[in-house]
Amino acid sequence: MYLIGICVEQEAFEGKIEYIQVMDEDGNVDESLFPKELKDQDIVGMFKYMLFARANDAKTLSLQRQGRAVTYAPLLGEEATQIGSAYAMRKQDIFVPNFRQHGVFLMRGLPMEWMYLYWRGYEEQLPKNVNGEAIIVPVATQMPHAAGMAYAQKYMRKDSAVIAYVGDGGTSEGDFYEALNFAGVWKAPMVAIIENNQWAISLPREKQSASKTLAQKAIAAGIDGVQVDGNDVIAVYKATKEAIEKSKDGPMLIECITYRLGMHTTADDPTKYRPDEEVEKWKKRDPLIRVRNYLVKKGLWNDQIEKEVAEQQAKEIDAAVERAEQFKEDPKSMFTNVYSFVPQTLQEELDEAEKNNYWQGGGK
Ligand SMILES: Cc1ncc(C[n+]2csc(CCOP(=O)(O)OP(=O)(O)O)c2C)c(N)n1
Ligand SMILES: [Mg+2]
Repeated sequence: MYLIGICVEQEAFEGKIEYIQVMDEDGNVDESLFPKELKDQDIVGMFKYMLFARANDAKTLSLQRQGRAVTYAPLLGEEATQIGSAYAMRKQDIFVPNFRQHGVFLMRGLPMEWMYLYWRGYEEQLPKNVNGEAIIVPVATQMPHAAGMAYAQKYMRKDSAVIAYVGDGGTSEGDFYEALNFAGVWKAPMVAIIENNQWAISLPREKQSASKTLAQKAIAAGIDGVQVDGNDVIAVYKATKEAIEKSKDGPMLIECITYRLGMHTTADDPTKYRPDEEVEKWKKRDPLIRVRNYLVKKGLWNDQIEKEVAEQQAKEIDAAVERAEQFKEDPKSMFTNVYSFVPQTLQEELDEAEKNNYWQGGGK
């Protein structure tokens, strides 16, 4: 008897990742890609939020340098990724940040003093209307939570998506893969946004992963992935809006290519590991420049408007800082706000603290 081996060459899989840019570095737009629903006032509105996010960032950095805020992770350079994606969210969508999405918080209407309180060490749950999670520092741990929350939306038949942010560094964590895998299998309405700012503290993107794009990590999880110019607020808006619309049929991964123009956090000095030429190159791609160019060309913006907007925003920021600095925190909230009810073990600790007057420096 003879066995004849037949070897047939077949392609088991082929994948492709698209790249979207709508507005180039000079502010010219590709009309065929421009979202029809966006009116002039939308672009002006987004630009104002980008300016607001930048002004707020500069203020918090300055407060930290004066000893009036704790360690802070600036967003400088990443405004388009944050404002574009937040502008696309609907009220009922839930957002899950890491530790750098201050622009998203602003756009979601978080009272500004809340942010300054956080940077003074007062960690509270967010007001319900913001519809999001508070800042999450352990890298990528927010992703499985987001996938679970997305599944819960589907289970409860709610028309809401969960938009979760993660850094380029975060995409190397097991949590990231597990979340995509779970969301893919259960077709959970999750939109995962990679804010790829090219650095994870001192580790550059090319050492982070041998993967040509981070968006293609979606393919292994059986979900769609797309790469977007993350310094193009219109492209980010468009990709996020489409992903949210499609999320009722399953998750999506969006990689936003942006750049961290500042330091990782106020505890970091990037000049120790990053060439100045690289930063200079990205400064020319500043996400604010191209929107301003676009609006100026359309006669919708000028220096006078910008001056008035900056003055108004500075006033709002200063007032919020003042409210935060005068806020009298209730130390009991560290017990009462951890769970939806106070469990017995925490209640015992709270009773002990009250009995011994720990708030006033009492106790042993
Ligand atoms: C699980 C875990 N490991 C390490 C750290 C320390 N850490 C904080 S931010 C960071 C880098 C994150 O880089 P990336 O995901 O690209 O986000 P980016 O800071 O660039 O926004 C690291 C390693 C942490 N917070 N959590
Ligand atoms: Mg990064």
